[in-house]
Amino acid sequence: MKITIALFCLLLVTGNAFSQTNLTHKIYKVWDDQPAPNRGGDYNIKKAGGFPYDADWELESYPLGNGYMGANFFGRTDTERIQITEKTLLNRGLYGLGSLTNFAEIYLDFNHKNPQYYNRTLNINEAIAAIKYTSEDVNYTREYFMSYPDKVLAIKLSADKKGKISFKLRPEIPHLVDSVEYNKRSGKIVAEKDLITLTGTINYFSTNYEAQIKVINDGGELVADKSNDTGVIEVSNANSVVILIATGTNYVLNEDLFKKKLKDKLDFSVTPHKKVSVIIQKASEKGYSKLKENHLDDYQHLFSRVSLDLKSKVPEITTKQLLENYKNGSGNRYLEELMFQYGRYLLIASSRKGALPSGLQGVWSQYMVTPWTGGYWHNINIQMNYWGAFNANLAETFIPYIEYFNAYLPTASQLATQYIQKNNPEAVNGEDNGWTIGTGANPYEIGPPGGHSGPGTGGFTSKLFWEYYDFTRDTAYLRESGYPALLGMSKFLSKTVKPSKNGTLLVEPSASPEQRHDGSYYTTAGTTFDQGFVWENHNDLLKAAAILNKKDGFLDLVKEQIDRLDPILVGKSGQIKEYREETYYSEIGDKHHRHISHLCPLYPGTLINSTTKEWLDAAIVTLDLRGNNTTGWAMAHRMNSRARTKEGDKAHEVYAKFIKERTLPNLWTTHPPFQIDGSFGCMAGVAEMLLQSHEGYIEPLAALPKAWRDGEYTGLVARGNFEISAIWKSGQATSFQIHSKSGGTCKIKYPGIGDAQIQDASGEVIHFNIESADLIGFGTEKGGRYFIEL
Ligand code: FUC
Repeated sequence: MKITIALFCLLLVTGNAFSQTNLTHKIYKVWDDQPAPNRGGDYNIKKAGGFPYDADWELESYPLGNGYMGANFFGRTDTERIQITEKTLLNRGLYGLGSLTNFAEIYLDFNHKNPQYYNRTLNINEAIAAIKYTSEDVNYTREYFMSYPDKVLAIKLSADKKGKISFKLRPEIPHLVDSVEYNKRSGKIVAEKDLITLTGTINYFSTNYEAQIKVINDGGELVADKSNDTGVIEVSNANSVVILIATGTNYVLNEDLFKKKLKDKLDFSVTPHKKVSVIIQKASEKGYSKLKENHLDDYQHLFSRVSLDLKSKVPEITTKQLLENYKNGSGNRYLEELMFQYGRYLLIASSRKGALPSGLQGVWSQYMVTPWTGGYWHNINIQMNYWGAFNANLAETFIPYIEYFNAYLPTASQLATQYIQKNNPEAVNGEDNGWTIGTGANPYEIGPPGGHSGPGTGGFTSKLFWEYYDFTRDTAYLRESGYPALLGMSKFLSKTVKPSKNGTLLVEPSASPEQRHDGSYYTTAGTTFDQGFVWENHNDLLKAAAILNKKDGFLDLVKEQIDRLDPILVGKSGQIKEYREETYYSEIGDKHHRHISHLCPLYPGTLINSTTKEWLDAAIVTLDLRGNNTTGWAMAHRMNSRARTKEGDKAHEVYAKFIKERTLPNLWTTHPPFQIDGSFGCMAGVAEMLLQSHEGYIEPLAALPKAWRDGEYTGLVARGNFEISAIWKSGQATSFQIHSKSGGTCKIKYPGIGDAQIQDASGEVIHFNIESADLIGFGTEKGGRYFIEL
């Protein structure tokens, strides 16, 4: 006994069981032993309004991104294709809602035939891609990364013999000639010395765009070909070459943008020339090694916060093959870890402060008009993009949405007043009707709720504003952005409700996103989706008000309304009703509909939880009845819901189904078509299975599936700003580590935790309160680390 205690203390004092896992970050990579095919658009398959579908791009190319810009590369040895996307370059698109459009294609003609020992790897730990092969006895290496701090795509071409690098760099501005009138685009390409410049305009939002490509050769010869305005640079016999690519438009995110008419949104007299030139100049001066160092510092600072080890081995087969085997039923915990970490990679690549939020396709689109515009869809998709930001320790990736929100807020306030004027005129209060947002939005425009999605879409959005605070405990943020956002949403929602005969307040008109009945969208009063989000936002507002000591008289109305919402009703099938007027499950609407909007109070909401046993059981019945045969993001919502019902095996089942049915060879995921939301939703789901914190305490391994028998993780985040690490064996936790980043009481729930021993980093024994055998609490200091042995 004495020996055990001594060993235990030694373990704690000398750094405990976790310090090693922090160091041994497993290698995560997406890789192939073949270049991606590039056969051009498949003209037999038309998508997105009749434009060809480029399966090679969508299924096989690998993505890089720095928030502003995305690049997909193919790793080819004959002609390399690098496709560039920029978040602010939009045309009219299919529905007149604006659409992300392909910025540029960059081709590198190498003409290396019959490559041997080919390898194309996207290293997720570093966000660096490498292409290696041998051709005619020369070993070639290409390295690509997209830098956030220096805002460039940097490429380095090397060979193990001198003078062996020769190629032609040949950019193209897509869709200059094959466009339809309403998407018209102008553009030209000019090569001058070591620089190629692409410039042009898309009229729809008055967008001027520019890209610069700088080619820096070591040895050999560089010639800019200006004949026929082709804008080509040819390099011959160089030892190595660095290529830097930067893009920009005249887009400026501000309040006016959303208020102005289409053609006045941007200042047409401004070009991004200076901005792009400065980026290229600075990056050239720094040089490749420095750029790489900056990139690694920046990226790894975010990425390396979380490790997840389900006791898998790094496989030796290609990612494609790994996925294929998984589809054939072999299961693979490495792939399950990789999908989680790849989600974190994609979020970092597509959502950084100063750039716009991550869209429906993140920051990647090769289309002339992107399916569903590639924009910000607010009846689940954009919210799902950020569900995992908080628990997967990437809270700052949500800042772009806050910046976007601040810019659209005045317009959202006008929309709120118009909405209330139309739907509940008696409730209008001058201009002070809060703010609202509806389903469709893009970097230039937002719209009101209505039609197939009720006003709850706003509450769906403001939930993220509360979560950002609850996870980071950033009180300055809460005061400046979080509280005003919640207050404005409650003001709006409080006017969308009307008293029914029995006094219950019902949102009217109300709709459960995209549900149809008898062929058309179904509108009613008091859907669970809308009622639920009024409840959620009102409650979050009250929590925020208590923290900031706010005494606004409006808060009394909020309290009164909460008691009159009666948001959750259980029907005769034992289900959570989607509609108040429904008795048995699916009397109204499609019984297998992809949206499970009436379960939003379970996830991302918190109204349905372990203390509401009857509702939790009804949520399980609903999930069983709805089934998992659905589309990409819809599976991700089910996965998170199963985590919240604490059904780890069921959550894992839907995760496995998602990987099998909705995951592409490059590990992008599809709805279909390709949408990024499912990747992010499932990443959130993995974290939600391993750590929950929505019930007033931290619950590690809350929905651990049998398939993840042994494992450990570090750095997942619980509300209260606690970083949690855990180790478990045979399904039983053996130790936890808590890093308290804001101080405060740490309550933690785990079977038998009342018998645990806790020490701090100096080996001091920590005394704790035992609330029950399974729930304890103890005070923590800001910055303190606490080790729990079970
Ligand atoms: C929602 C979904 C659709 C699609 C679109 C982008 O409206 O219902 O299926 O994902 O967003």
